[in-house]
Amino acid sequence: MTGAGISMSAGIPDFRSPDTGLYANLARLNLPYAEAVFDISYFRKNPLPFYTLAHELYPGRYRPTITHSFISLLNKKGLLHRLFTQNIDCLEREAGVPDDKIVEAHGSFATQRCIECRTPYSEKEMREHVKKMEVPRCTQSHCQGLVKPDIVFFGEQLPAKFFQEREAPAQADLCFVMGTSLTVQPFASLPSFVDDRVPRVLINLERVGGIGNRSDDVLVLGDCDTGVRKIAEACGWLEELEAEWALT
Ligand code: CNA
Repeated sequence: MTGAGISMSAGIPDFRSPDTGLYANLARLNLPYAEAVFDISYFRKNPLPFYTLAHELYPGRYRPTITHSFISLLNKKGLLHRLFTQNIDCLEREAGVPDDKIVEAHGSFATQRCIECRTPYSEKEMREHVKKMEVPRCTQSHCQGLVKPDIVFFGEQLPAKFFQEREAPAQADLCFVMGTSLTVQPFASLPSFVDDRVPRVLINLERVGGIGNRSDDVLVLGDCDTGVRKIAEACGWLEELEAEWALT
C-alpha cells in the first residue's frame, strides 16, 4: 500500500506542502481554489489548468525510485499479491509491476476517455496533446466532449477495481505500507483488512494510521528508499535490488 512519499525522491512533489507542493505552485493558474484543478465541475468549465499540471506530471518525465523497484522485485520473486497505490504517476508500472497486480485507487495517467460518452482515447494522441498543453476532444463526431486521463477527480467514484479488490489484504501473509499519511478514505482503511496475526510493516517518515498498535506490526521510520534497502539487505537481495533499479 503506497502513497506520494514513495515518489518524493523521484522529484514529484506532494500536493499540500506550503512552499514546494503542487497546490502552492498553482497560484499562477488563477484557480478559484487550488483543489479546483482536480474538480470535475471546474474541469468542465476550464480544463486548461489541469492540462498545465498534467504537462508537469505526465509519465516519462520521472524515473522510478528504488522503492518502486523493490515492489517490482517482490513481483519477480512471486511474492507480490497486490499493490494498492494512491499515486497517479504510473511509476510502479514503469518499474515493471504488471497491470494485473496494480490497483490504482485514485486512477492514473495510464488510460484516458471522454468525460461525456466515456469513449477511450488513444495514448499516443494524449501524449501529443499534453506535450503541447492542448485540451483533447472526443473523436466521436456526435460528441466532441472533453477528454481526461482516468484520474479520480473530486466528485467522481473510485475505480471499480478498487472495490473488487479491497478484500485482497485479508489474504496477505505480510503487508508493507509505504510513503502514505493514510488520511484519505477509503484507501486508509485497507491496512485494517489485514489479518490480526499478519505483520504490517510501515516504512514511512512518520507513524501513521495506527500501525504499531498490533503486537506483530513493524515500524521502519525514515525515508522509504533507505527502508527498502535495509529489508533487501536483511533478505540477501540488496545487489539484486540495485540491479533491478538500474534497469529503470
Ligand atoms: P500524503 O498525505 O502527502 O502523505 C505522504 C506521506 O509520506 C507522509 O506521511 C510523509 O511523512 C511520508 N513521506 C514523505 N516523503 C517520504 C519519504 N521519502 N519516505 C518515506 N515517507 C515519506 O500522501 P498520500 O499518498 O498519503 O495522500 C494521498 C493523496 C496524495 C492521493 O490522492 C494521491 O493521488 C496524492 N498524490 C500523489 C502523487 C503522485 O502520484 N506521486 C503526488 C502527490 C500527491
